[in-house]
Amino acid sequence: MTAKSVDQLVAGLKQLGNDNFKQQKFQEAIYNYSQALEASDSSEFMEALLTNRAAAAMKLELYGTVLQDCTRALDLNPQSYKAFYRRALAHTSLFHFKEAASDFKSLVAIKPNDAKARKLYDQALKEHKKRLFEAAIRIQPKSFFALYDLSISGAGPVEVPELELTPTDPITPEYIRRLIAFCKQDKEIPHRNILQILKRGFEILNAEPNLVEFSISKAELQAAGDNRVLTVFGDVHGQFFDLVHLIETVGMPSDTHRMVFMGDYVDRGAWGVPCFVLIVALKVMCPNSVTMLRGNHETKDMNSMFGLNAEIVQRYTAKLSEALDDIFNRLPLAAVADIEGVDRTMFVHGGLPDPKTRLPEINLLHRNQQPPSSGIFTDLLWSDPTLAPGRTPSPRGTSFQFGPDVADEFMTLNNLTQVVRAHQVVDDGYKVEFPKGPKVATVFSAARYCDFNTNKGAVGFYTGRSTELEFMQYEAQPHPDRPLPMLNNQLSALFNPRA
Ligand SMILES: [Mn+2]
Repeated sequence: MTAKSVDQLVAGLKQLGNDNFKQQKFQEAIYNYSQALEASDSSEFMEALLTNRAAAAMKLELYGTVLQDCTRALDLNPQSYKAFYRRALAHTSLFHFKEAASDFKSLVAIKPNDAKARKLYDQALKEHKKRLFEAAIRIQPKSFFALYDLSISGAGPVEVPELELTPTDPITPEYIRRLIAFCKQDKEIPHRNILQILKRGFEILNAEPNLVEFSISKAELQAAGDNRVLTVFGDVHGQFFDLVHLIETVGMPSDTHRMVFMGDYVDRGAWGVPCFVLIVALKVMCPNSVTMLRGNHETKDMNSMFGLNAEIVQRYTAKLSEALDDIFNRLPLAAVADIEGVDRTMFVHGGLPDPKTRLPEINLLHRNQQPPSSGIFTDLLWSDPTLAPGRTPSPRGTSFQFGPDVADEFMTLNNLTQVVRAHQVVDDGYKVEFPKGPKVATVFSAARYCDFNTNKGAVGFYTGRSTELEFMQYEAQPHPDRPLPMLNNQLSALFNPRA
């Protein structure tokens, strides 16, 4: 091809990408820009393609990809305003305020009269300094529940008598049905009732190890027959009406029906609080049969950006944030189920850490905190499987992707036959990640995720007769019309996380 026809090809692909971007088809736009980048040999074109691809990746929250593309664009043109701007936004979204401030500063250097860039620089720097200060003075975060006395703080009118729960009342299936019926009317659960449930859950969760282990014996499997012995839920993300539909379909947890919830209860959907409260109520009802794990959304930073804080501000009292932060910090990080003669299965929200990690090391982690920026804790909450071998940088910009070889090494070392994780939306609601390799499955339980995706939801399960993990799909359920509680201005949410 002549240089001119190459340029035409690249320009055509770029235009296709821009058209797709305008129609909000970001995945397609990324594909077009990637093809153009492969064909292009002009640095000017490449810079534009990289910053455009970064803009599309930003929309898909692929902040790791944004960082990479903008850094490449800056290698081609160290004065690229768009590259600095988009990289700064990606750093901000990853809560890397020091790096964000540095990029915003470069913007100010390029355009000294740019008031917006100057303001963003000031905000990022301020947030960075604030976090440094907080890290320096922090000894141990205050525990909301350790100080919380139901008999004092819980005093006041009993607004919803059918949900009233004294510290000695057991939570029964009947109580769960009342709670579900109340929440189905789309009314706010009163603060007092929420805290009555969460306080009980807090004490149970706080006593659990980071790695919860349990077994289901051959005798139990035989007794169960065709009935489920275990149901595992992936991301719920505030989709209360789907969660209730699932529980009504698979039945309540009991001594013979275990449930594992793999985190991401809140954010994105409009009913994060009812979802979390309901699952904690199930945990209190059956502490030994219900396992709750922490997802990457059970964290302050994510809640500031993806909806839970907005939901609380709109519908509950601000104190609830403190209570939720405290109980989120007590959620275990992973579970292992020995299903005799069938599987030794690990459940985790994100995925696997360094494959040389031995399971008991998980119990040495200090979990009563926000996850650090890297390490085992963060990998358990954030990593994703990929077909590429090894541990590779994550397009999310946090943790890694792990290949089948990594899964194989980790599973062999730890004597596991199956890993079940959540964390990624998949079209069928479940996905067998390595059809010819180690058994790693994704389960995602938020159908028609964010009311926007077209995915089905699913749960995984074992019955008494299962020879391996099985899946049940379901379609999104109707729900009241309520806008997602995403804050309109994500940046302002970031710079005022507790507002
Ligand atoms: Mn997640």
